[in-house]
Amino acid sequence: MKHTKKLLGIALLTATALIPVSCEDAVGQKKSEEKTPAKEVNILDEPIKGEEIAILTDAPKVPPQITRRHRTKVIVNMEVTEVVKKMADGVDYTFWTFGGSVPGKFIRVREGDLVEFHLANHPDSKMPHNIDLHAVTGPGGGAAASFTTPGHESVFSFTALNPGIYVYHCATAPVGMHIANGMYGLILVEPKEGLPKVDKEFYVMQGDFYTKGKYGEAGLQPFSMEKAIREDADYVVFNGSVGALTGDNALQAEVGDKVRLFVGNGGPNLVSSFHVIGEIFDNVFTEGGWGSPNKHVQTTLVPAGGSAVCEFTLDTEGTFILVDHSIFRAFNKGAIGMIKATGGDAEQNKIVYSGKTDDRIYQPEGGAIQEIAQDSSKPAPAATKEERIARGKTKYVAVCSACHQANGAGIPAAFPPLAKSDYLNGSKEKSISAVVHGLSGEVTVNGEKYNSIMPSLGLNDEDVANVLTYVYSMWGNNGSEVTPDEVKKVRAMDVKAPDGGH
Ligand code: HEC
Ligand SMILES: [Cu+2]
Repeated sequence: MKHTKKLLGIALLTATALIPVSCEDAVGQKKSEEKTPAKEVNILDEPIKGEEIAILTDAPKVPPQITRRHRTKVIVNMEVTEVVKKMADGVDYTFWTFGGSVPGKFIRVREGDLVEFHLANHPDSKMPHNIDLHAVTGPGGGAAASFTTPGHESVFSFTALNPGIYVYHCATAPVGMHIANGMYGLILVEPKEGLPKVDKEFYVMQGDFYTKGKYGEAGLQPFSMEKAIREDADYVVFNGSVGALTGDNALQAEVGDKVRLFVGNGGPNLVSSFHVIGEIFDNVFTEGGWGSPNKHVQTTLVPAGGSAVCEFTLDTEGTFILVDHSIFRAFNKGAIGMIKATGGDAEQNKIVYSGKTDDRIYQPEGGAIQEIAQDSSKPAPAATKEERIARGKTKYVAVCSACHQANGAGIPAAFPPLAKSDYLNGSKEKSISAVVHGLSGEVTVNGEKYNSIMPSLGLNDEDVANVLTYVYSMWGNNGSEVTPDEVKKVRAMDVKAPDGGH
């Protein structure tokens, strides 16, 4: 535990640290004669005392409960990294992470705390990233303030005004892709009076993943934008991979333990029907708010970009299975976890539940997903250049503008401009190749160097021709027309554009 404490030069304040808020009057900090009992205390009127560095944990661990009863400044140091890790046995995936794993590090602060957020983006990252914390009151939840290119760090701060358990996620374009690659986690804002003590707290977060290959197809699997848009998940998992909470990785507890699960759902698409087989939640704080809990709940909905807190006591021994009760996700896509309860009084255990227990039936069954062939009908190809430009505009807005911006200006140090781009205007072939095959490695556009990744976008020849003809017709570019035949030729070469844009 690393604590730094500054006393702000007022020694008296320490003496009041454990005394309720209203006593600040005694110190002469505030003068208000009001005796109205219903008066709401504005948390911002309470003094901030000292500062500390937040303890961050990887799932399923949760930082210790907060015993402090005053506001403080909390410094959060978080680093984004892009790492290859296991998705399932034999299957790897390049995860984009807040702190090295999926879900991102758990952050725990107290209502009223001033959070100074330091978001670093590792120098080896290919992409810029940022963070939008749902616990933030302020435009974008921090997203614009924290936009960070590889090798840089951004700092912003906010006051945690509302208690609750909140999702945070990356909100850099294309937002869906960053979330789909694992960029989400939870931040807990404890109510100022604290949370009741429990025996075990765990951090469980669901996410859906979209891979080029089917469930279980071996190797390093690339992200599939197409499947993500169709919301056709190959993997639905707890804590970032199939098996992250099963077998040896099962959550461990003892009979009699009061358990509190902080359950988050990063999505990007699917809503979770969260359920623990063989348990009934004593309390559910729905949607992550600290209102009065629902009692005796079987299954609770956890929205994408939302959360819930589930509390229960383990009344007997055995293995309790966490699932998304949209059940094919559990047995065929990975959404299974386990809590193992051991110990307790043998007689008592039997009274609560007597019978044979066997968790073999709960093994994942894999994904024999059937392919249904579909005929797609294509519109007739564009007949004129004007038609090409009109259709290309629609594609541009839908596909390219997220990164290159609606006006083609790009974003400095992240997405190169298409407006008056010497790279674009210098070579049709290279531009076609960028759109067809994607582009990575260092390129120079109008004298500025970019070293990032443009994903291959899965557009057909006609769409590529249209979108590029549109781009060439705009923003002072040279007005070239690109035809589907030209695209076809470049596609057939099946090689990336040569590195370097000069
Ligand atoms: C996910 C973000 C993203 C999307 C979507 C995207 N690009 Fe790019 N694009 C990039 C990045 C990043 C680079 C630079 C790649 C590098 O550094 O190697 C780039 C480079 C380019 C270049 C060459 C450099 C230049 O500025 O002239 C062209 C041309 C281009 N993109 C066109 C397009 C078109 C057309 C679309 C839509 C069909 C599109 N891009 C969609 C991120 C994107
Ligand atoms: Cu990101």
